[in-house]
Amino acid sequence: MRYLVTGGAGFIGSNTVDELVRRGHSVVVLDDLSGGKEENLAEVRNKITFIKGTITDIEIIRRAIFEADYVIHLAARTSVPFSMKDPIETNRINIDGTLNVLVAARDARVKRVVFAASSSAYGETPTLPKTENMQPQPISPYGVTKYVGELYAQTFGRCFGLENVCLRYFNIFGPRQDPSSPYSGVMAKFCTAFLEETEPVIFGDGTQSRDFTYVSNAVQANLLACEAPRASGGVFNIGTGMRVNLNEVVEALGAISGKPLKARYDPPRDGDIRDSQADITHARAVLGYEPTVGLEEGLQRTFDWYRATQAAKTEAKS
Ligand code: UD2
Repeated sequence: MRYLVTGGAGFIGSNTVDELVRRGHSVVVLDDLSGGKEENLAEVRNKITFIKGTITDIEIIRRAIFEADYVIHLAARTSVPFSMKDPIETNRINIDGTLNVLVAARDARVKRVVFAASSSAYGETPTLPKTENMQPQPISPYGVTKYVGELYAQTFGRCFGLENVCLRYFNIFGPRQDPSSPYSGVMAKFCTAFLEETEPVIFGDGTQSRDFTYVSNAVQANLLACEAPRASGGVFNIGTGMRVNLNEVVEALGAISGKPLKARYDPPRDGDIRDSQADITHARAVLGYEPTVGLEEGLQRTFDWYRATQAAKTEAKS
């Protein structure tokens, strides 16, 4: 099968591409390298087609999608705080870009589009865990853009018969998540803080909780979503079904690294959800999704990866 992975040089994208290549599929990556890095594709570079380009340019998507069976659409500006600072740019990439991908996919008559949606769509709906039949109430522009992406994907199914599956990822973490931007995910930030023995910074009191989900589970979901019968038009939570708070994460990393560190507490971040936890019953039933790597093992693997990467960089410099 031939797959187009938008955002395929990014964190979740490159992990997905690795697995597709491992399974012998043909892969085209479209990525503008704004968040992704070519080095994320180093191991598969000579087995895939890489096109540098943005999803805001429909002509480049049309080139990349040529003869694709499936599209896994991950390219996005993925940050709640960035969207608070620049909602227009977030809208341009996440909504206009997604619409371009859908139009190109419709015209190319692909078998299905899998869209990376987000748990941020739920916003402050009070009930935990979150089920897909709750009315989304996003509290950040980012959450709005991800929810609109779902609506567009589903509407393309109804209007044009384009098969689509939306996966609401719950705080995916793991190797290759970029720690270097002020908008980076908290796990990447905390892991590097522990490696560098600097203070991990917590926004708020650290009791906010997340369903932190190791990346291999998201990769599994992406692949299942392409082919699962009766999944088209569906929205699925992709998480672990558990949740932990940030204070507990800091404690766990202290144990893993052998260096217990005290966090610094800064004011809470605007647009943040307090608690998040997935009900994954629907994904289990329809996609056959089952998380295989839990938080503890995921954290260990992730910390080991940052440590090995840092050691390799230090060695390369000397
Ligand atoms: C949201 C979505 C997630 C995904 C992601 C994309 C929710 C519940 N989750 O993640 O599914 O779409 O966006 O990027 O909406 N924090 C610190 N210190 C730091 C960095 C963050 O305390 O150095 C806090 C932050 O204030 C928040 C928590 O950690 O309370 C998680 O933040 P994040 O940016 O890793 O992810 P989040 O929940 O915005």
